[in-house]
Amino acid sequence: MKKTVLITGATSGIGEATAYEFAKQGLNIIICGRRLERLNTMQKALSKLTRVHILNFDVRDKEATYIAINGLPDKFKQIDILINNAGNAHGLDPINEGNTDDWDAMMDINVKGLLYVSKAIIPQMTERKSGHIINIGSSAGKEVYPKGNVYCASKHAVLAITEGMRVDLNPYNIKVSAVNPGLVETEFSKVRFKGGDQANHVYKGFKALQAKDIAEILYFVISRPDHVNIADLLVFPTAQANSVTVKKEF
Ligand code: NDP
Ligand code: 8X3
Repeated sequence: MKKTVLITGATSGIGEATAYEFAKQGLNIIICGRRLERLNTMQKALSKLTRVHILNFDVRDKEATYIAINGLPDKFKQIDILINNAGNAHGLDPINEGNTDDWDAMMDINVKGLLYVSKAIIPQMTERKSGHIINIGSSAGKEVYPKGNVYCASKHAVLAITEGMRVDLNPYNIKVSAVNPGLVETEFSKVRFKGGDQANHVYKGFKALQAKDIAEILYFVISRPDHVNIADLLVFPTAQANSVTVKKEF
């Protein structure tokens, strides 16, 4: 039987590329996000490849998250794989100048949103004693860089939650993985800099990772044999050595 995957943050970047990659590989797909128009457009395109369902909710809204996931139609009710991908950075400021709305957004989306979605899906996985949860962390979850403070904290939390999930869900045969990318050229910087010009410079002078690169890695992670779990994967573009060391040529 075809497996079903639920991908949060599927309307752009890594999540969107993953939806296309997984559809190409024949999985049934549930795509989630706030931008309904994008979800509708994607559903039209992906339906040519596989069965697709859309869920339009904000992961910050606990009730809306539960209602959306609990209300899935029968054909999509069994979720075999969860990709917790929705997230973003908001701002890049020293801690003494940080904006508390940005802090709230990052903790609410990247940490609490991931927990709400997981909370809605884990019970069916524990009941079946099978499933795979992949949390999209970041190199920022392994190392703190200047002005990254709260975004890095949110991604350190994602890593801690991933490890906690792996321990607690171990008796239930559930795989839990973290995939932690470095710089990926998506809408990430447009969101971080709120559409400001800085976003246009982040990926200049080197070849950043592309969303498709991460999508292909995610397919590798989900397609290992039952006894193999990729617990924690860190991936950089070749030009990047760590969060602050990037070889740029202009
Ligand atoms: P994008 O901005 O392209 O995608 C972010 C996705 O998250 C969108 O689909 C957006 O959908 C969704 N999202 C954001 N806020 C919410 C919300 N409140 N409720 C529901 N969905 C939401 O960025 P990326 O693809 O780069 O980011 C995906 C993940 O990868 C994030 O967790 C990010 O932290 C992580 N990451 C990114 C890296 C990079 O360099 N780009 C590197 C390492 C990790 P919508 O707006 O429609 O709701
Ligand atoms: C995104 C990568 O380096 O911009 O998580 O924080 S970085």
